[in-house]
Amino acid sequence: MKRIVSGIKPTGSLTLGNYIGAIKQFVKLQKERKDDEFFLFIADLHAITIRQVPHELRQRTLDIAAMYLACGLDEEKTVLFIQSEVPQHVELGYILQSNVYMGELERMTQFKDKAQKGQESITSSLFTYPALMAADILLYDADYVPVGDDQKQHLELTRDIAERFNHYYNNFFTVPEPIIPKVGARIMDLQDPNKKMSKSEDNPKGYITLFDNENLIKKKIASAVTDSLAIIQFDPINQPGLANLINIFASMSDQSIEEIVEKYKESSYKNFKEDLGQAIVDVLKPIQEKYQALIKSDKLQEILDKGRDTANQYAFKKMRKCKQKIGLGRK
Ligand code: AQP
Repeated sequence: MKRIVSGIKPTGSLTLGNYIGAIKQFVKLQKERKDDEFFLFIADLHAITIRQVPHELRQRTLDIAAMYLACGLDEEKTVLFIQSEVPQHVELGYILQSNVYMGELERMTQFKDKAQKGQESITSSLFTYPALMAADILLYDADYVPVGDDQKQHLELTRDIAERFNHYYNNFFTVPEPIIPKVGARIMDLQDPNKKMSKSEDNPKGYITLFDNENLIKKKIASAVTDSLAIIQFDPINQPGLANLINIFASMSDQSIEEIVEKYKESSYKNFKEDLGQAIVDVLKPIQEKYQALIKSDKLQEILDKGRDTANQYAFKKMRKCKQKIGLGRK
């Protein structure tokens, strides 16, 4: 039996990028890997690396939990919990900060991208974010971590930290492997296909959220940036906007990129975009209905209580052993 751990930050409404790169994958893995254990947490501690409005943060945390369940997460097989409700994440995060070097953190491209917005607004926790992320994973001895392409570098660092710790303290953590989807690992912004689709992006035309209604989804796809070549082919270098839309189409309709290109090679961009908009609506509509039923239910709270208690049991034991290993406390 293997353990699979994944998290998602409540920094904005979930986007199609989060759905394709993370949620869909997680749900698929659960169906394929019947004997494995799944831990999924809402990473609210990671969210506060950037200033958040308290009531919005709390609401989004619940929204994401409900959305995951609406997307088909198997509640029986998942330990679903909120990161800040398991204090050992912070405790181990601090210990791992003492096992990662400034130079390693400085090389993280996500930090560099976010830091571009100005040093004054950069918190120190944004800088040490990868140590907390490593703690999220190592605390549960994850074997696999499903991530989009953007998190590959952080996961590499988690592996380095685990190996370093294991070397010094004699094999203590499981060194996790990433699972990266073949299609949809990096969904790009609809208005600027050179940057990834992000939920904290300022321009809402650049992303589709899982809460957008039919009209808005179709409008955003219709106004997505393409090119003037007017040929439907998969060419990410010369037609990055179109390639991104083909990627989204393939993932949302469970077809390969080749199948989509074959089907639309004679079509206009307009027809292609209309069908893509409809394909997204067809997937998101039933999810949104399930979400509405769940968000105010007692069931959601019960699932999160149970998840917190189970995660706490694992985390407590692992941290006790960890402190013993490194000589903290009296015994
Ligand atoms: N554009 C994307 N394409 C594919 N996968 C993506 N993921 C995020 N964006 C894309 C995957 O979603 C999971 C959860 O990500 P996260 O919320 O923890 O952090 P993130 O990667 O920083 O996501 P965002 O939307 O870009 O958040 P902000 O704007 O707050 O930084 C991860 O597995 C990620 O790979």
